[in-house]
Amino acid sequence: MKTTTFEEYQAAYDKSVNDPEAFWADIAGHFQWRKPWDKVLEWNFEEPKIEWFKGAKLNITENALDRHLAERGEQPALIWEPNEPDDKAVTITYSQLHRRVCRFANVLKKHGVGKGDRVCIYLPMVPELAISVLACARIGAIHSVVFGGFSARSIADRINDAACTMVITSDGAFRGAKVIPMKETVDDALEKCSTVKDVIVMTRTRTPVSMLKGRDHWWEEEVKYVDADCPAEEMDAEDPLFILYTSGSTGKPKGVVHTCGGYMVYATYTFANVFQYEPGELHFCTADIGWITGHSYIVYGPLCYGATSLMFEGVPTYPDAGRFWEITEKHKVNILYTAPTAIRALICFGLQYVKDHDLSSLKKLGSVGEPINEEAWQWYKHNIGHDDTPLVDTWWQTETGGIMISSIAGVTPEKPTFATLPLPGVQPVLVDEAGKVIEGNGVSGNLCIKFPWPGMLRTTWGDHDRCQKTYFSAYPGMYFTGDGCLRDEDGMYRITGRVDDVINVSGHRIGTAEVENAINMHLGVVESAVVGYPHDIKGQGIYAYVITEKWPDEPEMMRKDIGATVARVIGPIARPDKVQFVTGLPKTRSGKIMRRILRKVAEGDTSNLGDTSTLLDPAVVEEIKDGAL
Ligand code: 6R9
Repeated sequence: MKTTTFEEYQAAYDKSVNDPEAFWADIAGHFQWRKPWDKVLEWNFEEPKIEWFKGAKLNITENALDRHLAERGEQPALIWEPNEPDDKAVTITYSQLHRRVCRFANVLKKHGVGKGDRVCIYLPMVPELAISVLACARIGAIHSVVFGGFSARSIADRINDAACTMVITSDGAFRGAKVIPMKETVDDALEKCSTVKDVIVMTRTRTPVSMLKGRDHWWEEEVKYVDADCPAEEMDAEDPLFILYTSGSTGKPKGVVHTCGGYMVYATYTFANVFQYEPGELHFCTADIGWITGHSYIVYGPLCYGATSLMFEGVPTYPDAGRFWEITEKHKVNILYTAPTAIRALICFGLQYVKDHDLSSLKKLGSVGEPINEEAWQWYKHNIGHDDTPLVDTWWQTETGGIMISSIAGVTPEKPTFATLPLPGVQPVLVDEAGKVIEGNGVSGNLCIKFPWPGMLRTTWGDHDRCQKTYFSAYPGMYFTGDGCLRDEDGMYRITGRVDDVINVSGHRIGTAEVENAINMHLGVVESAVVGYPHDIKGQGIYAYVITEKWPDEPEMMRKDIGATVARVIGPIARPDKVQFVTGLPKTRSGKIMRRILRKVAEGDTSNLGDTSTLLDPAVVEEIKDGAL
């Protein structure tokens, strides 16, 4: 599956464009299918309708687990590093993981969960999270993992959107020095959810929790009384595998749907190829499984490739800023895949946390989630990679299922701050505002993809029209990513950031409309407008302009209160960094907020605000400039 020289990459790329069906059929041949496909690809981007490996039957867990048993049953599949460095790490071999997944799959079955049913998973980074995901896949249930940092309300919205019948959670979570309630948050969420019949609770923190008879069950009890044998459900290649919610420019998160066959092929292929995984290597992806990066590069990609994947429960700064390096040394990590925000945070703590650790096991480094700035790139390459370790900057999205534009470790060229070249099978194009494709090099535009790839989203749950409108209508015949992009003189791609109303905070996508809706729920708030601004560590911070019924008596207190409301409504990750009270917002005569101006002020660049002549009341701009934080 790997292209190990630049020439091989070029040949694979050419083949993937000239004969995509033959190219992907070849890759798909490396997997275990119960029945082969009738047709590799059928598609149109108008509806859109995308079908890969049509007619094929499989179960992804047979690829992630069963087929490794004969050859590498005793090899570690997962290594789990707990929050406390002094607690014992846990190694789970392929055969142990297989058994635990089958057992838990039988628990799900016992409670009536079956093929096509939706299961919400709200767990900390513990092995049971990976086991839950795989157990759902085993029986054909569709998992919807919700990141542990989301609020009860956000969980409820996601459960209701997908009409989940079961929730899997824990009593609590350890995150650095904090103990975070999980079951309690789920209990709050469930007050608003009528579809959930059962809740499985695993024990992690021994936080006292309420357990409702008839609804709530302890994980540890449940797995005692079931069989360790659970035949995998036969799935169609295009049956949904999971839903993962992500923010867009409108108020409501979308449930991105991925399917069994194409996603498996794409996540695994990109894992093997981008990181050039070699047998025996240890892959450490620092993401949470609550995000797509964890789905594809902690669970599915590595396991389907028979790799060893390290799962870390804690945070990079606990007990101190050397934790990643301590883990790297202790487990002899070979591949480290992390986010620019983590690197920037660690830079601030200084090199003393790096220097005492032996990082010589590291062979490949990766970055994901947001544009990586030059300083972070150089620091990572130099101090962690000792200048000679390949560093791949991987651009992709929840919707793409796997890495799209990235260098291939040690195979294709690197360029600081550039994601570089498209992977085989990926056909990027830049388009201008008018929708015209921009040819040639040394150009910038909006990034679209003009041909399907197996890992792409198929729909948004329960609302196909929304999928069409969000991704396939701005530039008909193409998938629109929402990102701006530069293609330099050498044809290398550099992602410049979102061009829609999405803010990327520490690699997390947050829709401005969602934050505004939350702020507007706060007592005394009349209206608000939210924009992103450059933040040294988070990449982007959240800047909110808020109109209140009357000028706040205690602005500082009200700022904190608004933050508390946003944390309660969405989750702490969406809490604004800055709140500026204003008496008006710059609106056009048609009532549209001119965010361009608000962005400039938030960036601290008020020298050239551009054309303000279409504003209803140009005076508000002066007030906003004077009050800038
Ligand atoms: C995988 C993931 C997707 C958005 C994407 C873009 C930004 C991700 C990036 C990057 C520049 C990279 N993004 N990787 N920007 N360089 N290497 O993060 O998925 O959470 O859906 O976010 O993140 O803006 O559109 P997701």
